[in-house]
Amino acid sequence: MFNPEELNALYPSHLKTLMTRLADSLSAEGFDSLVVHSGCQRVAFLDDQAYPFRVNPHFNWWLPLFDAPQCLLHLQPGHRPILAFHSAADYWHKPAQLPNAVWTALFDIRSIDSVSSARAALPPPNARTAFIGEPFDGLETLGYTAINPASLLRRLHEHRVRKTAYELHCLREASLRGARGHGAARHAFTQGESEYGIHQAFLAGCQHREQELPYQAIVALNENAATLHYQSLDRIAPAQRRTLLIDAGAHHNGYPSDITRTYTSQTGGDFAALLNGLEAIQAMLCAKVQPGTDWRDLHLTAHRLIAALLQEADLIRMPPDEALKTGLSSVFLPHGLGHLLGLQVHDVAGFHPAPDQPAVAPPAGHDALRLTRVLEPGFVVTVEPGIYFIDLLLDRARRGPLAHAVNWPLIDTLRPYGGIRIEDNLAVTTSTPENLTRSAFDQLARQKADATNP
Ligand SMILES: [Mn+2]
Repeated sequence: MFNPEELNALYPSHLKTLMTRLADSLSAEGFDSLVVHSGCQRVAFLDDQAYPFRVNPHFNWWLPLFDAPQCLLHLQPGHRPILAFHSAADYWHKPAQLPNAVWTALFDIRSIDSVSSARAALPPPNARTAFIGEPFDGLETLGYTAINPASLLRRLHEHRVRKTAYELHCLREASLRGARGHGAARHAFTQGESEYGIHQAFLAGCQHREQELPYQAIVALNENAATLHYQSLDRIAPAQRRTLLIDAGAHHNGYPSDITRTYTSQTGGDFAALLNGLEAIQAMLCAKVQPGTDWRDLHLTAHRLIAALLQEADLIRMPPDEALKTGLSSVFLPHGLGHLLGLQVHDVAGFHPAPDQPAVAPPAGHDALRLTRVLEPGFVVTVEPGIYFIDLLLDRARRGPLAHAVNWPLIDTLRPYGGIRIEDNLAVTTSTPENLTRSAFDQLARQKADATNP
């Protein structure tokens, strides 16, 4: 379970590290201070209903505060950070409240309720003050001239790639919370629940409301598993339950987990064999999450391994290298192997080897790949290979030059199962990677075993 003492020990050094990184980034770009806005509560057109609040990740990076709109953070190396905490006099809503936490002692906290009170609460800006945040009413009256400078953002994004001990702690907690949700969802699947019912079980398992999820959960039964970002939730359970693909995560202090599991009711058939095969491939790929691994190479390795599995299953009749070269493997795996994970689920800085170097493109024909860098200790990535039976892509292939290399009758027997994706989150270390997802599932299994055999 979450241990506040551990967090309290880790957070102060996180703040110190970020201040050092900020000092380097600001001086490289000719700035001496930074103001970060937490974000705005957006309202629907012609309405008074608010969209769920999404905090500015650059704000959340500095402090475990993700549900307080209109706050401002003033950061200047060598000075105590100032938090202008927004709490309006409002009897319609519960005003944001400062938590009773250790981190609050590390900030100079000033209360604000408007843009004009923010102006009075913060040091006056000069030409060397940068501002990061989305535009809001009255921003121009605060006098910032350098708003979201692109090269400063690139430097800070680069720093966000390397996780501090505090951030790894948050990611582990998010994995545990997500694993609890996945356990509940798996149980709901075995009970014959609908997609909607499984989704509700996931939410209850991780004790989140839907708007708190780091990303919209994908809960797909049967052929729906072939839609990569399937977003509807059928309320009625299908007569036959063949597959559950669930891609869903939780968060802790704003840090997410991004976990996919695929389950099937089939035993001993072709789909179950593919699922077992992909499990083994995913484990092999996870083991290669090491410093020095070029992510583009690992992505292409995944394609070769999956093509070999498809050939062995007699789904395709073509050697793996040729399946990769001709694009046949992409019919079954049209997304990237994985991405950086951080405050944003598809996190920043996946393409620039360094902030001042140009972006590196994905390999030709693999445009969906969101990470093209060489791994270093401190990176956190997802490893999420898949095999799908997507009507749109299969029908195109059937009309194309590779049709002869596909065993169509066998494909047709697998379409009702939709697809498979298995996704873990891994922290790159100097040696064996830390699999945050598997560790979380293992920890829950141990807790369950201890509870039944005390
Ligand atoms: Mn993912």
